[in-house]
Amino acid sequence: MFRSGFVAILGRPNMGKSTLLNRLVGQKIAITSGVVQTTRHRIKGVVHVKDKNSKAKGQIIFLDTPGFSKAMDKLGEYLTTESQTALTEADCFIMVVDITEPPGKGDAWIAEQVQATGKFVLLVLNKVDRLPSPVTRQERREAYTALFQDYPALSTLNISAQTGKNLEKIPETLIRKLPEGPSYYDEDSVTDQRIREMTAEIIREKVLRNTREEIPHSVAIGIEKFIETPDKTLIEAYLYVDQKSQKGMLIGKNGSMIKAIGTQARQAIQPLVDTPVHLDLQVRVKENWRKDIPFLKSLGLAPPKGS
Ligand SMILES: Nc1nc2c(ncn2[C@@H]2O[C@H](COP(=O)(O)OP(=O)(O)OP(=O)(O)O)[C@@H](O)[C@H]2O)c(=O)[nH]1
Ligand SMILES: [Mg+2]
Repeated sequence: MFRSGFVAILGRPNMGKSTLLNRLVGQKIAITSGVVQTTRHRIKGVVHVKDKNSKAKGQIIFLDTPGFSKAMDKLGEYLTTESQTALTEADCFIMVVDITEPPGKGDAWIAEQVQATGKFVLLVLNKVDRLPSPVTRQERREAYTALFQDYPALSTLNISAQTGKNLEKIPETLIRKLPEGPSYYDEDSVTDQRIREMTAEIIREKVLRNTREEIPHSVAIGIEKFIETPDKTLIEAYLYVDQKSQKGMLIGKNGSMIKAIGTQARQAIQPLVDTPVHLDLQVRVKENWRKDIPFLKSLGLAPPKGS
């Protein structure tokens, strides 16, 4: 029997959801960083599950989601909606928590939401590589499973999305919980994201990783041009910031910051296309863009009209 279905990866911001998705599909499809609210879209990653004789036995479509957090503005509201949609769409869940911290209110709230669905939950305690003491490990495991008292459809696993520890157990556990179903994706596809979207996300990752404090949450990327000619790929992207002062920071002394972002982004985009990448980045000020619904829509960061 061929099984298939959707598994949403849920959790608070910064727990390692996107890192886990990348490891599971074996390819970097979601950007990651140490800053909260890194993920802004639901990103699908496909894992093709085979049996001992390498015969296809199923397909798991993982949905990475933005971390659930308190909605502070229109962007925050959209991120929460994205995660909530995943609750209804998915067949089962991975809830990611950080084993290096005790459970907080946010974890309790998410646990409540997933239990209300009655669907299977795989609770993964991530970042176990940073918690060497077995005693604390046991204590944390008990504290987190206590959020699921008497919930029958629960399994728990300690993992490290970073080192890969125990990750091979995840598809094994989940495939059994999925219904009989079709093969939604070809054997060679691992994501539904288009190159254009991935390009914007890669640029944003490089901004997040090269800047600090006020910049990270205040940047949006718009791909103005994406032209593939027989001998090159021309990409022009705008980096929108909230305030004039941020523009200077993002450009850096003599343009050093934007240059570094551009170089790193180009290197990461290159494997996605067939010809040499020419990347042109421009910083623009767009005041209060995080509250500007038409602008958010134009970047695919708000629900389309009528929904
Ligand atoms: N030590 C350690 N760090 C990890 C592990 N998994 C993820 N991280 C780090 O945790 C940070 C957050 O990872 P992400 O994958 O971006 O987290 P996220 O849950 O997708 O975050 P949002 O998209 O903001 O909700 C990054 O700095 C990762 O490198 C792990 O197993 N061990
Ligand atoms: Mg993420």
